[in-house]
Amino acid sequence: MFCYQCSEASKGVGCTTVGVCGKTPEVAHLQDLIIWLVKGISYWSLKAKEYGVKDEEVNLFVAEMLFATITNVNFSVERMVEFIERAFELRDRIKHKFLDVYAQKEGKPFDEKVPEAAEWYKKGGADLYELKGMEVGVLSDKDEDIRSLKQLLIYGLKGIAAYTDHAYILKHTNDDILYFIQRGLVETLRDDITADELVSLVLEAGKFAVDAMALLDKANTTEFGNPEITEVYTGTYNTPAILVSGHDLLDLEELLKQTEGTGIMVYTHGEMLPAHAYPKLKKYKHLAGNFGSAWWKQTQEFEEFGGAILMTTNCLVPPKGSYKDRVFTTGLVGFDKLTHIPNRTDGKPKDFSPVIKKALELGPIPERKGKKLVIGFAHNQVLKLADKVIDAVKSGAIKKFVVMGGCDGRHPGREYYTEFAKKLPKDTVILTAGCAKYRYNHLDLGDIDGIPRILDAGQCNDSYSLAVIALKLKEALGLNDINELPIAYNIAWYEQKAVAVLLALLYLGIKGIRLGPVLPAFVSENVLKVLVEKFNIAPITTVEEDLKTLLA
Ligand code: FS2
Ligand code: SF4
Repeated sequence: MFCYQCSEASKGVGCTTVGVCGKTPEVAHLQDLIIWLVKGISYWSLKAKEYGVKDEEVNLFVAEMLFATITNVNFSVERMVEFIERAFELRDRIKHKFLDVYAQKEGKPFDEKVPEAAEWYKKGGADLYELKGMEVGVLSDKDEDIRSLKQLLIYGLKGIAAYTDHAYILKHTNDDILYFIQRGLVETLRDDITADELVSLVLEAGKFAVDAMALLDKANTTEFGNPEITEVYTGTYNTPAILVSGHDLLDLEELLKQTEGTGIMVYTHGEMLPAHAYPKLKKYKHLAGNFGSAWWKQTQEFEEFGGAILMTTNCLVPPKGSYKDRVFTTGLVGFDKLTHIPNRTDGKPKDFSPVIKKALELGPIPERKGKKLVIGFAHNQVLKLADKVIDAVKSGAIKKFVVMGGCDGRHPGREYYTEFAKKLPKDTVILTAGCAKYRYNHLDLGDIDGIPRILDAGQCNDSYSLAVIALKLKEALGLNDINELPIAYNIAWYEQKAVAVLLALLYLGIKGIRLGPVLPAFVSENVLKVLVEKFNIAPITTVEEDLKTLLA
């Protein structure tokens, strides 16, 4: 296997024997095959589009497969094999739709040379698929820089696909995004593609990352209302309980409906924390609080929790035997031998009764004292406070905002973010989104004239909110360039959604981003040079040095 898509790539180069995340070589190879097959599906789908033929299921499937191969989403061999076989079926379907319409309109059969990914077919099992996956993985591109740019593009597309899929689940759609994903994928099949062509695709991916986050923001706020300032309790009560993790708000809502009146309290974990700020979710009295912190602490926190656990999206850490029987997966998440809650059919909600049954069987969890976290600072709420914020900037009470969004992770170097937050001067405000916040959201950093010094906009996709806030501030302060704002960017990344967020920031013209805890292993020296020249991106150094540069 060779995988270098996340910040934990072994030795800063790539995982070759088993993933640091726990991904087995078998799953890695099957995922490589899936990515290759969806390139082939995209080839036919784009051809069909030229002749006015669209297959929505095919389009969404491509996005789902990109999402399913993001770090810590799906570790299941069984599910990978299902995905591969579904890919064959859908590829065939869209191919024949195209061939028919082509023959009809052109009066002759289609006879162009077709890429292997659009044709290869062998019916077999995991072993056979693995062999092909080994051939078509990341290292099949020999030129280091071309490989680096192709993978940077694919990882950005994975993030875009994940956010778009969330929006589609809520029935908010945008075909342009799905077709851009396909175009990007097909371009990576080309052996003759140049570095310049790839750089422009990567930058274009930034635009679509903004569009995808905007679409999801629209979907979430239309369905669940605009997040509002909310206090969230971090303790637990002595009742049966379910802990919900991941990013899928509809799963949470359906679970809340199905647990009403059962005596079960529902808690959020990791990226589900922002759910408490949505009016349509916070109205449920048994949405009791937030337990634990970021994804990587789950082996300890899930064990401790004591109740049932539902993983709606990444980040799943391979569960320990001690609590495995009370973890449930749903959506694209998968792990062999865990109970999986199937998708919605016929417009009906998912059936969470196995999770509910488990929570009741397990009985009351221990009562624990907690504190209060204040969340809900997405764009609509912050813009309501705009006058106050702008006055504080003009008076000099707020000297600088520091965007510290992104991901958290196990890397010991991430202590940097806690130290950085602690050492920020008292006239600075942290703008955050994503699970990166768990490095500092328990710190009591106080407020500036009533404005909390940590403004938490929500999940990683709510980085979009931070961009909206920045653009509004720019307008209100009468500035010409987003880089003239008193905002510095110190971004922590882990997986491929953060790659999409980063590309979005670059597309918005933001310069001088500090990136940590390490630079991506998939960025080659030459590609890094381009990023430095164009955008002045730099790795984090020490807290002291970076405070000096970023606050200058
Ligand atoms: Fe954190 Fe993991 Fe949000 Fe990332 S929960 S690193 O997937 O998506 O952020
Ligand atoms: Fe390694 Fe990250 Fe790939 Fe997992 S996702 S195999 S940790 S590079």
